[in-house]
Amino acid sequence: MFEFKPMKRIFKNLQQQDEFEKNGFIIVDFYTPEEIEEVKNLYHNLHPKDEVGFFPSAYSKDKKYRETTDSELKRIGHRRFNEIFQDFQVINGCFIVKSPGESSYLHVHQDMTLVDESEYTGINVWTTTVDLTDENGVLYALPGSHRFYPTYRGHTLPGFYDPVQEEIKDYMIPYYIKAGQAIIFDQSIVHFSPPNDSNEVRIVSNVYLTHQEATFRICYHDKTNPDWKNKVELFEQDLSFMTNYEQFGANIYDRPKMGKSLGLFDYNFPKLTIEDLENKFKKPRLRTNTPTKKAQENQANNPIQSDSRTFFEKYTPANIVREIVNRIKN
Ligand SMILES: O=C(O)CCC(=O)C(=O)O
Repeated sequence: MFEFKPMKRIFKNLQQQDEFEKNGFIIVDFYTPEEIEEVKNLYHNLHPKDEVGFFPSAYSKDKKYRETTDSELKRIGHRRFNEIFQDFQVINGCFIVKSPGESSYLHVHQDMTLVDESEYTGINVWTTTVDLTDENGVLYALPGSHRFYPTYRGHTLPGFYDPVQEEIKDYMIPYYIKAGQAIIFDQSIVHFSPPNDSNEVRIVSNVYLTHQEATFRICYHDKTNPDWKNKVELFEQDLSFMTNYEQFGANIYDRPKMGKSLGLFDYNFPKLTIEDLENKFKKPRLRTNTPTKKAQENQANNPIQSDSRTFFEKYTPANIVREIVNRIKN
């Protein structure tokens, strides 16, 4: 199994780089009001009418829809990508849509492995076109969970959080970001989103990007094969993988039919217990999330509430200078 190395620099702003490395995500303003309209119009012009529940356009059977969404979201996001990132490559753009209804629930998960995480980080720029609320499918994340364990991830692999699928939600935080804001997150952060109980479709654009020189790989596990008890097969893929992988919308649990096998790799399949959770977070778990209005307001004013530093650790002269420079720049 691999070990984490210090993350390669990808954010131009050092404070954002530090925050991303610590928490596994940052929140930024991303689309202008005009760009939000452009993204919404794109969605309404393109989307196939039979989409229901939780629906990423990467899962659509309509290849033209996948390709147009990809190129248009890259075009619209181009300005901000270049302002925020350095030494990066943009890989794929898609819509992540929650239509109203229970079936739009998305369980606790990490996203599939797409790069060699001993060297690189897979990053999602997840940008909402509507203000997120408890009703319309706000995104919850567990700060710091991208560094709990080095992991191989994919549809055929169990997640380390599987034994505590419900309990782990007690430690997760909803991020009530506003239309045009993005959560830029490490694909290995643990996250989930409740169903959209509002009357409006929740349209989010997600653009996947990574370090300039990273190549693509995905993971497969055959749990029925006793020889694979501690093994995972890795497959190298090319950059068009996200738009060309027909198995997303169909036989996602089969061995990949596309790409080149790199062979079998050792994996110890880590498992998190309730005690681990309580020890890590130094507090017994609460009840499963029912965020109050007050918590919601606090979140809107201060989206990242995971900063455990004391006042004096946070407001050092160096940090104050850094903050002023950052505000002048942005
Ligand atoms: O859009 C959402 O609510 C969550 C998306 C997500 O977690 C994913 O696509 O992996």
